[in-house]
Amino acid sequence: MEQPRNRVFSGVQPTGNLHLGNYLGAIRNFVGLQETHECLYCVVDMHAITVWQEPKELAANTREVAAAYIASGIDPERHIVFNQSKVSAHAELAWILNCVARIGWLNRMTQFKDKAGKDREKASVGLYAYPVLMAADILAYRATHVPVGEDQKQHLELARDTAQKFNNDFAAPDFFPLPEPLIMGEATRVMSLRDGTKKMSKSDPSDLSRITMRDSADDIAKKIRKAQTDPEPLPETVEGLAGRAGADNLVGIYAALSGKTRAEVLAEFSGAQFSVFKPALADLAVEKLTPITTEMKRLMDDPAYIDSVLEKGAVRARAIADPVIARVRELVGFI
Ligand code: AQP
Repeated sequence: MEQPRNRVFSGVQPTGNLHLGNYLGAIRNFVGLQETHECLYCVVDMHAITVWQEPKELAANTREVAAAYIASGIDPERHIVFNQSKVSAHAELAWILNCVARIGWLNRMTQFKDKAGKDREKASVGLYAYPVLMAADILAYRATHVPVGEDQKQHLELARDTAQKFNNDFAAPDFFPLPEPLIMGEATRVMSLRDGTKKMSKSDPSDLSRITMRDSADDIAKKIRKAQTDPEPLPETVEGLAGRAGADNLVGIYAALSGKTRAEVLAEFSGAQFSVFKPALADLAVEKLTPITTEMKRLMDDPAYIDSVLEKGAVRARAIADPVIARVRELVGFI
């Protein structure tokens, strides 16, 4: 079986409230990789149901993520855009990998601890096994690179450990490539606008904590105006942002949106008060996000088009995954 060299797989969960962190930490980076890699971009609906999703909302949110991919510049003709539940290889490989990965590895996953919270006994089994499904997503295509935000680094390490153990256990050296995380840009971890020490997240109860891909220009400006900062002006150097989480976050967002480094942004704004910097950031965010959100709305008004993209993508994804699964079945000894 041919060894892929430059195959990218990544996904976003259709859990609603798609936000600037998802865009800057993941989706925007997906776009650039299209020039150099063969890419599969998945709407990971099976991951989404590890916490309760209203069925009608799940369908709408699945189309929203697909629309965000396309509106951001992912080309579903040249690359593959699909939703996970349409390709049974994910579930089948996840089961086999559940029997390869070790409970001790999963017990160390910080995202499970964060998401399950204090009432761990009531979390779904799926939430606990989430990283193994993620390993299966990647390995079903023998993907070599996975663009993600920083929060997914630990899960990627588990995917690599699982691939390595499978290769060793079944005496198939190099069968699964060890996937490399691609954590890129100045906004690998966009923080909440209400609390610069917490990740911007879909599930934060405060809508003011995140800029979403559905926000109007007015919403964006309002949220940036209300973003938590401090009374000091912006420093001259990046070191001067230490201990100023809210300020660091806004400078990082500005850098990522403008394609500059934090240092370049500070060279432009050093000594500026937030009363000057926030409106500049709001203008930039509106300028960069509005064309995407407008195109997303247009696409979401045509669900039949989105469904046809997902269907065609699933056919192409199955064509890659099916031979991999057939070989996995042989290696495991299934007849
Ligand atoms: N705040 C963030 N900054 C940078 N990247 C981020 N990502 C998520 N939040 C940030 C990246 O977006 C991709 C898709 O994430 P996901 O939807 O699969 O899952 P998530 O990380 O659980 O997203 P949320 O928004 O934080 O949702 P909840 O609130 O449910 O936990 C991934 O590449 C992720 O790294």
